[in-house]
Amino acid sequence: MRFLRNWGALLLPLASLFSLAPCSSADSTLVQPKEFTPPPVFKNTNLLRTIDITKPYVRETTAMVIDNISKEPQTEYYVLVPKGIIENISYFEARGESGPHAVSPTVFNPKSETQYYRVLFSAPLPAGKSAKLWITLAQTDCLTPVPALIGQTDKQFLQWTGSQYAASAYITEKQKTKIKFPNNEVPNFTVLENNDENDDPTGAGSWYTYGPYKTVNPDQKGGKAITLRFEYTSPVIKMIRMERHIEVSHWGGNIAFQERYWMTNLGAKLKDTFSRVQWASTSYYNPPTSAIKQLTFTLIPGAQDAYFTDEIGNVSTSRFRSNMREAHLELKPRYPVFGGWNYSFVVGWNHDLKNFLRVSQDGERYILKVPFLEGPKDSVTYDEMEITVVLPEGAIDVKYSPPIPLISEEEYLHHTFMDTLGRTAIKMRAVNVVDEQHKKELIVTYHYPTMALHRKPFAIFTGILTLFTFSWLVSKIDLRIGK
Ligand SMILES: *[C@@H]1O[C@H](CO)[C@@H](O)[C@H](O)[C@H]1NC(C)=O
Ligand SMILES: *[C@@H]1O[C@H](CO)[C@@H](O)[C@H](O)[C@H]1NC(C)=O
Ligand SMILES: *[C@@H]1O[C@H](CO)[C@@H](O)[C@H](O)[C@H]1NC(C)=O
Ligand SMILES: *[C@@H]1O[C@H](CO)[C@@H](O)[C@H](O)[C@H]1NC(C)=O
Ligand SMILES: CC(=O)N[C@H]1CO[C@H](CO)[C@@H](O)[C@@H]1O
Repeated sequence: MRFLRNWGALLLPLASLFSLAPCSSADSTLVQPKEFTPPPVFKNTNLLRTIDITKPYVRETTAMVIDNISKEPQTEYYVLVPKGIIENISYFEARGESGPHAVSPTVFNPKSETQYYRVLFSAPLPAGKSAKLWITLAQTDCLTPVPALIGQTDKQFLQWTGSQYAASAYITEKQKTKIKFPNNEVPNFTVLENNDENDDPTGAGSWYTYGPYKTVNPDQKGGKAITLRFEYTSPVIKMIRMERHIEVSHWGGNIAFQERYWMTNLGAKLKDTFSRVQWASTSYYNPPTSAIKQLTFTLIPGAQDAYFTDEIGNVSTSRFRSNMREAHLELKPRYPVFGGWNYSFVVGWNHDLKNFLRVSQDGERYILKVPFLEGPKDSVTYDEMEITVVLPEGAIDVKYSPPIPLISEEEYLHHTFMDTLGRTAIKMRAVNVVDEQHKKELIVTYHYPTMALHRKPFAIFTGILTLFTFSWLVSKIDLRIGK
């Protein structure tokens, strides 16, 4: 039993050794001093920032040509992130021409106005050479409904505020920012003065461009804020919390998925009380609405026995279609979820285990490959999520590689009915996750002795035998009164 208790300690180093994540964090976390400024060893000769606000969170991609202007080869590039934004960053990825670069987190110093991500090049950039660099990040909770209150059938508008210039720790010689809106309805946007005869921004429809701008220093002196207000015809779906439970049963040849959601809509709230009559009369035309009226889960083909329940019970307004090629679960909440309203529900389904599990070549280990996250295909963000994988009883030496950074992880024994030892389980917690992470895979490998497979039937058999023996003994005891 002492060995079992030490699993937790073993787990952490193993998990980092086994990390297969493409943009895995380097093991060394950099502690950032209060007055840290990256050495000016680079300049950005050309930079194109693209801000995509078509989803309920903001995706920013920056494509750059960077020059090493120092006398030595360089391996680290710092990406400046203003303080107010770093807490809302969901993911941060860096890529060069030859593939992804490792990104090392810097310890967040609450006293400093600027924070940095450290990008570690796979090969040093020699003095005098230039390279291409792409940075992609997603920022959540930065779109606000304006106006905050609307009528039931009114259009919804969201507002975003950011900076005219891309944040950078180095001098940027030339830059432009392109903005991608969800549609052509952009009633308000900041118009800037430009020295050239061109308007700033240029563009129309769903793409606007700010710039080009000449040399900008890291302090961004003279940079203006830009505010954009645009129509958003979909609800702003946020999962306040999500718990995903995956249970593997070798004995039953089954893998069961269950997801529990606490959902809210961060869109504009209703100005007046909700009118069901108006809702029923307009929903016939199926107009765009700021309310959540349906969620669609695209599951792995082969899913079966899907269910959808909420606090009241089975929700009959769901549809499940599953065949060899596809599996869709369409959910209609009991009521349309307008801005500020909540709805909690549970969905679940089963799969044949053989589609997710294989045995390693030496026959020693089992390899389980499942989606880390499934969730609705609609655009959503998750504040908090907890993913639990329950392995069969007797599984040992568990290793796994989460595809996204976690805030905590643990390995423990999960006890269920008829278990003798308890099942090995892993629990992973992540915060501030966006739907783009849906397709990423979680790989769990473990050793499962053949004997363990027989433990459950053996336990049942022993149980029945004990009961039988006991009743046989009882029947043999003479209980008659007054012999
Ligand atoms: C960051 O997220 C919080 C809520 O989690 C929100 O109140 C805040 O405005 C966001 N900050 C920015 C800069 O978007
Ligand atoms: C946005 O534009 C509309 C007209 O397109 C105008 O009526 C409104 O005052 C503007 N709002 C802001 C905050 O500038
Ligand atoms: C739950 O509702 C679905 C309809 O979506 C129905 O097919 C199913 O039989 C119901 N289950 C129970 C247990 O009532
Ligand atoms: C929705 O849930 C949040 C967080 O749990 C809570 O603060 C809020 O009061 C809830 N809103 C309603 C209308 O119940
Ligand atoms: C100091 C130094 O070598 N700077 C060079 C860095 O790279 C750029 C572009 O290749 C050169 O123009 C600089 O002279």
